[in-house]
Amino acid sequence: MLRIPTILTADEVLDKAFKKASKAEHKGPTRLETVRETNISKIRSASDVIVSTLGKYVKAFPSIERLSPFYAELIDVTIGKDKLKKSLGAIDWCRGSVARVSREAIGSIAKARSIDDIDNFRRAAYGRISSIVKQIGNELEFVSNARDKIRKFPTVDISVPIIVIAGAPNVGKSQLVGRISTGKPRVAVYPFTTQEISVGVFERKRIRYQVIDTPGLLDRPLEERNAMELRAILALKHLADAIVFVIDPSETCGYTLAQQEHLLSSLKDEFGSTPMVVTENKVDVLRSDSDRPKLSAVSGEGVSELVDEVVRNLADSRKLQQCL
Ligand SMILES: Nc1nc2c(ncn2[C@@H]2O[C@H](COP(=O)(O)OP(=O)(O)OP(=O)(O)O)[C@@H](O)[C@H]2O)c(=O)[nH]1
Ligand SMILES: [Mg+2]
Repeated sequence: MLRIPTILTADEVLDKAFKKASKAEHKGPTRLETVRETNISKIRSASDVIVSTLGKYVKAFPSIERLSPFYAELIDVTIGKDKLKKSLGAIDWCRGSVARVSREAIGSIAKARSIDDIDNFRRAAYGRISSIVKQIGNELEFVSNARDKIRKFPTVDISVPIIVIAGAPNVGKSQLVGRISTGKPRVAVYPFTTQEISVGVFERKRIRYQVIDTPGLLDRPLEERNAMELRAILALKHLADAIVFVIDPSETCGYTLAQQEHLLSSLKDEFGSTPMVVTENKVDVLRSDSDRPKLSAVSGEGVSELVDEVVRNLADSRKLQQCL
């Protein structure tokens, strides 16, 4: 989604800078001038490496305000937007400080009268630069983790119709996504297998649809939801053109039908304006006498009919009209 370079640790940034600096050489008319020019050049190249490396990091992270609401909120839920801003601010501060220290040291070296003085100024500058960069060690680590998380964000094309699969944990959402789309989410017998949002696609009558698998939702109010559940909520809120709510009436998922129905009614309250198809999964285990569409994501029974129903629900959406 976003191209962010590998983030080095504080020690790696310093290694890179001082390695480059160690190669600096200059020949002056006298030994004093040779030492002076060489040391100025060392400090300048160390500082340039640090300033440009850190500058790349600050620039690579998108200004959260400019992202679409889905990604902006996803960053906030997954990483914490204030902490990210603060870390990037600290990295930017480090850049400025290193540039200032190196300017001052170069000024002093330019006026120094002896080789010893030059060496001392250079050593002092290296020491200050090291300590400034080390001060942002934690921030670099935080930003590096943020990068890893952002790289795992799903790439969603918002111009293509999006079907979000939601429901309680362990009801068979991922199994269904795997069956109807190119998505291959992990399926397992225990709840909370899916922790991130993932995307698969399928085609019907030459129209492409995206299917989004989401982490399971518990029957509880928004303010009690954890980051994993909030990612599911974000997909429902910002991405869904249609929602498929999966119910497991067999209750082998570990949640009662009453809990699942209650969750469904709260999602209906929250996302009532989005077309929603409620389906009952695991008919191979239990077939209720409700008139909801039924399927087995394992055997495949009823799956194609469900897809037809969802596609019918999307027929009027503006996005689909644009795809025709
Ligand atoms: N018998 C039967 N088992 C099913 C069916 N669909 C899914 N399962 C099983 O239910 C369990 C959970 O399936 P998942 O697809 O991982 O469920 P999920 O809703 O994605 O679960 P979370 O990601 O944890 O929320 C797995 O053991 C599946 O094999 C079905 O139609 N019939
Ligand atoms: Mg899952």
